Amino acid sequence: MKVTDISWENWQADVIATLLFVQHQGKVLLIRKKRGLGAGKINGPGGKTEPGEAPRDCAIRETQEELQIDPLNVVYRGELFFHAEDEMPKIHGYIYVASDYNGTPTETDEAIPLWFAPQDIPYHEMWEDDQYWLPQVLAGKTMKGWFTFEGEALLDYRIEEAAEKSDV
Ligand code: 6U4
Repeated sequence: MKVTDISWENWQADVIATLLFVQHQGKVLLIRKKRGLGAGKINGPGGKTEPGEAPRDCAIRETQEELQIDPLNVVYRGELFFHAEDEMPKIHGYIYVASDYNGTPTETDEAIPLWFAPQDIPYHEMWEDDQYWLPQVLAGKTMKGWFTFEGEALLDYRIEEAAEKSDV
């Protein structure tokens, strides 16, 4: 299935989820995810929103839960729309970056913290889509991306730069 085969105006996500990338002293804080969707992969901390929870609050809460730090200066950096044909959930993802944090990134039941310089990010150990939008996000851009998946394999994608927003 191609991205253009989907009528995105009528598309409904099963799950709203978040990702948060702390950028500090030239490095980005990622996790090795220990459980849930994408277990074993490297990603940003994040997870599903709870009922009534704003995506920004979810991103902060999940970062606290997964790494035991409080992200500071949290800024919206875009949205991702993941369409899956099969048993995988359709996900509407919100991206945030943070330029500082309180506490010490600590391994939890959910995640192992890992710092990377931008040029060392192991895209081959991440979701296949990340290489297409994360470099731009880490360079300070706000991005939107539309993706079709079969299982965990990316079939097609479209990426564009998007407007900054302070209310999301
Ligand atoms: P909770 O809410 O604790 O259950 P978690 O189990 O982490 O959260 P889960 O397993 O449903 O949530 O996975 C959602 C997480 O996976 C979000 O952080 C977004 C991320 N995710 C899912 N598909 C992704 C994809 N294709 N690319 C990507 N992140 C993805 O970069």
